[in-house]
Amino acid sequence: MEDKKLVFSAIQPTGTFTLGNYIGAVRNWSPLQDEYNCLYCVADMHAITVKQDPTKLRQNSLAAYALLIACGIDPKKSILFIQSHVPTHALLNWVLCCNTQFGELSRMTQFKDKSQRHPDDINAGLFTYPSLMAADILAYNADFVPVGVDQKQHLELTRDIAQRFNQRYGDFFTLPEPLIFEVGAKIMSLQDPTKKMSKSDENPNACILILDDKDTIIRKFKRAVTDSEAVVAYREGKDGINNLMSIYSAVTGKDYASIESEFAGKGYGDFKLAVGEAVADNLAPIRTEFDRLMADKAYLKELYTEGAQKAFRISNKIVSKVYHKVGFVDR
Ligand code: AQP
Repeated sequence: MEDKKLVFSAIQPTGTFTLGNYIGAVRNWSPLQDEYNCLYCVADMHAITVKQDPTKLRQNSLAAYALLIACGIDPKKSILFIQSHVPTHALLNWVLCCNTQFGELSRMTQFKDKSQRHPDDINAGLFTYPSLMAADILAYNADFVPVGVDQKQHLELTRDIAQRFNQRYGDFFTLPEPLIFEVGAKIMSLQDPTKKMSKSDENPNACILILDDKDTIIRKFKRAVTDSEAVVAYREGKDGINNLMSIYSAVTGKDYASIESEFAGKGYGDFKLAVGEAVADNLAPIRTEFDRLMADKAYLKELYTEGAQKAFRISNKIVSKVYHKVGFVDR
């Protein structure tokens, strides 16, 4: 690898990516590829912290891999792989679990949210998810982690775990910095704009999937929850409109003032249609590229096999050093 700072990020194949995943995270990954050494991964091991249908998970993982390429990740520039293909993540996870406190994990909002949503399956993996996320990042000693604002708390915990390890065993891990992109840092549900847009939302109208066709996208925006004021303006108390404005701004590059004047005197119907059309046009090339990639599974296999080999080579060196530091007998 070239002598550049290292970027790591991942996405769960729990379904098709949402517009939130795209604007808040994935679309920001591709421009980083020239400046940094980038590693991007499909986090299938994280996905099974909530129940998954095995056949669907396999399909979703492959689709997520192809989608990342369709969103601009170049497997020749970046190392693009599937998490479960690289065993070092699990090997490091155990050591990091032993350096993570019960109290720290109990404070994680995602754990609280997801255990409320799945009260019949509050499993240990869901609880220790942030230790595995720390392992994903620290296995490469990544410098930067581009994430949406909702993942900031987990990243802070990664830094705390790294720091604790460094204090106990001597300076070793780099403390990773979050890269949070201002525009669209948190896209909210179209049906409940106080909640983030999520792949696993049970209400299909709550989220735009990046493979939705134009008609579906426009229909979902038409049904988006707004308010009774009929004024397109960004201000407190207008969660639904604020969310639509931030989406429109993210896909068109227009600032809030110019969006307000563009829709002055017009109703929400016109605004919602414009947002829907702009989003659909933005996503259309991704769908075309995705279909092309999914038609050639052998090529995808070649890419993810090579990606996993490269990721293993880097992380195995780091994890072997960690195993030595904690006192395991060298193999
Ligand atoms: N609504 C969002 N707005 C901005 N960024 C978001 N991200 C997720 N939702 C939004 C960012 O997408 C990246 C990948 O997320 P993930 O798949 O690893 O997990 P997640 O954050 O739990 O995403 P979902 O869509 O909500 O998945 P489920 O429903 O399975 O839990 C992260 O960088 C995240 O910040």
